[in-house]
Amino acid sequence: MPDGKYSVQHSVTIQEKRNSLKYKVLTSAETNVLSGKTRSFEDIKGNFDGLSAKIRNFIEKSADLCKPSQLYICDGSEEENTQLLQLLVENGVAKPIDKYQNSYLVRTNPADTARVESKTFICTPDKYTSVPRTKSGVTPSLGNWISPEDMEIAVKERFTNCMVGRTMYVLPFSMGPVGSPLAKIGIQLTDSPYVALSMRIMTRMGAEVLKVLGDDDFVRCLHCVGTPKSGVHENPLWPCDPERTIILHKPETNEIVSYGSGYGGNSLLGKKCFALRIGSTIAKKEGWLAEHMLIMGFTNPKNEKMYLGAAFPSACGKTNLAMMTPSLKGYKVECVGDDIAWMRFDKDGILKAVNPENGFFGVAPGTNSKSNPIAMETIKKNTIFTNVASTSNGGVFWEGMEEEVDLKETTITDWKNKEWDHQSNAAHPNSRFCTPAAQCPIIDPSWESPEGVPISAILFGGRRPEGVPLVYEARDWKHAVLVGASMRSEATAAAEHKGKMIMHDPFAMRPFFGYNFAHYIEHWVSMEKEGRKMPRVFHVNWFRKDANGKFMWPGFGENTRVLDWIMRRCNGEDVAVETPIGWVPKPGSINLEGLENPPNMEELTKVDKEFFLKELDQIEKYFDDQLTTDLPETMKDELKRYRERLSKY
Ligand code: GTP
Ligand code: SPV
Ligand code: MN
Repeated sequence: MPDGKYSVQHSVTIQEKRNSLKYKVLTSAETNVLSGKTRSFEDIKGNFDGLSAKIRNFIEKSADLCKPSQLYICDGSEEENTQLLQLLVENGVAKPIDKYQNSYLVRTNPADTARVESKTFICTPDKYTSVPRTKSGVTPSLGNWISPEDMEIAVKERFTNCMVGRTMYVLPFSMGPVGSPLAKIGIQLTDSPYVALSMRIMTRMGAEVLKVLGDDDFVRCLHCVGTPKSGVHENPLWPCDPERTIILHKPETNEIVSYGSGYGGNSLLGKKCFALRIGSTIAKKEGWLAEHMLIMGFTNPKNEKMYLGAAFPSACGKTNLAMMTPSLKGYKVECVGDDIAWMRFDKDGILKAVNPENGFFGVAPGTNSKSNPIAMETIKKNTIFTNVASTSNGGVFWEGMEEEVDLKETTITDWKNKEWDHQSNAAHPNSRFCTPAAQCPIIDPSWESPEGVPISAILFGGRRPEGVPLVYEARDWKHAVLVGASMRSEATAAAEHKGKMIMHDPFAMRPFFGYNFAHYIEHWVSMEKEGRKMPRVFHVNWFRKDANGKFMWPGFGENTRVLDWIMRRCNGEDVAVETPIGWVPKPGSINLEGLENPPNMEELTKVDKEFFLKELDQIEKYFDDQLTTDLPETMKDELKRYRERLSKY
């Protein structure tokens, strides 16, 4: 009985609770909390026979393996949403947040709070299709490969009978506006109602997707939260299996299999697994780009509007920039997406981008009415919070919300469901809000445009406390590819990395490449073609620190000043000087009007030869260690030219 201790103990409390409930709970959804009664697969909610043969086949094969006691075909309706939410509240998994309409807080098992990069694999017959050739003795850091044989074993070991006593939810979802020529469809099978609810926010999920899909193929996504080998759940409210967690991708057959975690990118399979890892392999085949980028519209006081894409690593400011409130008068920001961009050149050679997602899964800590008032507005209804703290008056709390909550009047229950000691983290550093994009007050009018929005500039960036200027522009496309490939950033809480070391994170995609990074570089280089209008490419760094460890640049809404400089540069204004690393702002060219404490711009725009020579050594060593003979010739040439420029500087 895989659900062991959890089900037996838990079903008692649920039974007691249910007796006192006024509303009728859907019986078919109750199986997850009823132990012992092994129901047959015939117990189905939804019209199984109405599904296409391909979908029925996928479900039958998966059900044969997982042996769920029940099947629940999600239609994405409001009613279904309410029923599943009730189920979670009833069994204690979700707690209503009364201050916000239709919003809930879920606390996970403390062992399941972030993506697990070390347990994420790409499966191809040939290893080097998935990962680059590394130097012997070097730990590979650009993805993990697994053979088809080992994948089969890993799946069998974990999935056999993994859903006995549980419900298998069937989630048909579209990445991209339903029916858009740029959209792609997936079917996710999961035993987590929390995942079903979150997927309904993050993707377009439900019956209409099935209509568009017809008899066509789809990306197959199988997910199970898992049961520890011992059968005993540490946290019965959040079953997971951290020891055996594994996230597998098979690009050849467009398959994703994820076991052991219910958190974020590990379990909402449309996001990183599909839109980035599988997405990038499809994009390579079809000649487009699947990127870890926000998409935003930026309008200046002359009413000139441009769209930008920006690739920053996890927890490095995409959501914040995408919905920024400009500090300068007359500027406007509109949000198309905050995490992922699918981009392709159209027949006129214009790069067009769509946001494949339907919601924001944003970092909570640091978000407040000063740093990101738009996000604070967006999350006021229909939001699922995960691992934040709650207040005694029915609200939420996290680090950065100290001025929004009366800490004397309310008591705070921390993310571990203990009274907060005012010392440890109230919210987990990777706690998140999951909220519908359509609720964002500054959502761009074209955010669901089927053909996408035209991208004029791409930004790369990361957390660089030292040496890297506030902004610089790449010299040309090939140099831009080198700038993206050379990205580095301080580690954050979004994944399992410990400490604040500076990690290489090329294109902010290190955890998300679906194929060999060397081939990815070649693919980027190949984007430049006769007749195409290549976007201008910049590198930004909001995170420089002074000797006292304080941020030198005010950031957030003040980043308008940098976007304004970028726009002027794109419009051909004389605002930049050439340096070996690219074009940096001319003295005085960044508008500092109205800033109370003007930052040290000389320092923020300085190009320090010694720093960049060291940086270049590290990048060359990284390429040498991680890509060896796979490193494309174009990059070798670019590196050579860069060293020449630096040594002459
Ligand atoms: P993922 O969802 O993990 O991909 O992260 P993201 O890139 O969307 O990062 P997000 O915008 O959520 O920001 C993460 C953290 O960085 C938050 O704690 C923010 O408060 C902080 N942050 C964002 N922008 C700035 C900025 O301009 N300056 C400073 N100092 N911090 C920032
Ligand atoms: C990221 O880590 O880049 C995220 C969060 O956007 S997750 O969905 O968990 O990957
Ligand atoms: Mn992200």
